[in-house]
Amino acid sequence: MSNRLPVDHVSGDGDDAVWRPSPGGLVAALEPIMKREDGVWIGWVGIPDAEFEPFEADGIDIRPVSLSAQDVEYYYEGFSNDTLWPLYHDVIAPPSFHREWWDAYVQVNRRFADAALEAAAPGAVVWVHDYQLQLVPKMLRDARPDLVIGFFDHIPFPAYGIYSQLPWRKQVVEGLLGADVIGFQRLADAGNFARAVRRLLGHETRGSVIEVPLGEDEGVGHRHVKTNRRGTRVRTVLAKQFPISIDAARYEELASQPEIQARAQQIREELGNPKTIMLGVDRLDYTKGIGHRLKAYGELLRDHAVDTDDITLVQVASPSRERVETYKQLRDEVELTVSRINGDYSTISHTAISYLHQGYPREEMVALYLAADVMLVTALRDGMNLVAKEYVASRIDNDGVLVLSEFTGASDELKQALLVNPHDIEGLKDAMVRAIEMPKRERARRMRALRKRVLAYDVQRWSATFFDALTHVTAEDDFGDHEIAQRPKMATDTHGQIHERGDR
Ligand code: GDG
Repeated sequence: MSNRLPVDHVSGDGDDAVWRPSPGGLVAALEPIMKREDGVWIGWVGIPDAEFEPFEADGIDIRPVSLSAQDVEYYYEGFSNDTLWPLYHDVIAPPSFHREWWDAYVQVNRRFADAALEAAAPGAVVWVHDYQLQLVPKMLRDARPDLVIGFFDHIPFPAYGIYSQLPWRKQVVEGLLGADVIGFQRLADAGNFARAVRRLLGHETRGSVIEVPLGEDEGVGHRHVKTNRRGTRVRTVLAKQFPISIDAARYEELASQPEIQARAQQIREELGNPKTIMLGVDRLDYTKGIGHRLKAYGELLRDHAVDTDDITLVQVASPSRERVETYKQLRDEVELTVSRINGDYSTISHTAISYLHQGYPREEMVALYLAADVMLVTALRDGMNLVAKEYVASRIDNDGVLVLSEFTGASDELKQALLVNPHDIEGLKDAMVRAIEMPKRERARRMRALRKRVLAYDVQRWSATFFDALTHVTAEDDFGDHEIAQRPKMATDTHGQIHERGDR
């Protein structure tokens, strides 16, 4: 279950509807499991006020959840993108708190949960994705203790001092604790979550294991129930890092296609064959540090630290959340800065920044990765940052330099990148110069090490590891020290319950 389905609507209604797979990595990660396990994908089609019947796409059973225009405004653009997103990214932009947005968030989470309850067989595994659906695990757990519930948080989980600003901080933590396994990108995120649980609910946590006390009549049919050291009956929840990755083999394969390599060459030529091409690829989002990157680059040009005619920065800023006010403002700021730098440093035949406010096919992205001598990932806060991993996987030539922000999840793994603090503009400028001037041998040495990591820890390994933690009794602490779950005696009982809920 994810907010957005892994398909985009192309045209038509009802049985005539035409769908196209959306290119996200999550589909690649989950497709094998979904097919093997006869899985169902629940999510929104991305169009307000549209009703679609369940359908099949590429062998995956799709169950659309519909959202009204007001749901989109309150639950999606409001609570998800203007409350949780800025709050969870360390309040880089101020979060807005509105009670009616929260109410919509609860209602829409309930709708998603109901869709899962209808689809899930007894004892089924339900894997819920991301910050838009944090209440779903508890909703499922309360209705159906037989379910095996996983949650993966794609974005950071903030430190308690920030998280505690959320007026509904307790409900969200309780919502998540409905899961058996809660996955985070980084160790630090899992630590922040455990701290929030201790502070808000007083539950005991030991390592990655959280003990949720059970009421007297609770616990029948739950998994991972035990009596803890104090003699309290608890349900244990595993909350730890499962850093996400990319379909690395697919990027390697694209990068080895002659047409894509030729396109990379053509991009260089069309940019006037500058000595150095630097590249940024981001959704146009304030978490991505695009402004910091532009500031550093502009100063390098101003101070002649790099030769203006020898360098071009290509910045792909794919359109994102354009109806949210903060994003409108960000676009204005970024575009003003870009045009100032171009006005000051471009010539008739050479452009300082090639700025592209567009989305591109994946093939073109790989051609850009191959064409770029230096990749700039300067996020101020980022759960993982897949772009950094995509760049590395695409560099089958073992060339190219990755400049990577310490505030990305990726920096925990990609240690051989040039790690930067994007707030430190001088440090960022130094790293850019170092990347531009790095000798070929050092570039190859670093890239080889980076590639080793990304190819070994790909998205298939990520989903298999998470799934394994969810479905197997693991050696992790005493997470496995549980009473055997009691499955519902008769499937019809469960179904009766489902229909009742669905009718509400
Ligand atoms: C969230 C978290 C976490 C971008 N422009 C185009 C395009 N993209 C693709 C990239 C990459 C993806 O979008 C962006 O992924 P990121 O990880 O960089 O960032 P978010 O969108 O913020 O994702 C993040 C992620 O979830 C996964 O857990 O890593 O921290 O914020 O794959 O290539 N793709 C195409 N055309 C574009 O113009 N085809």
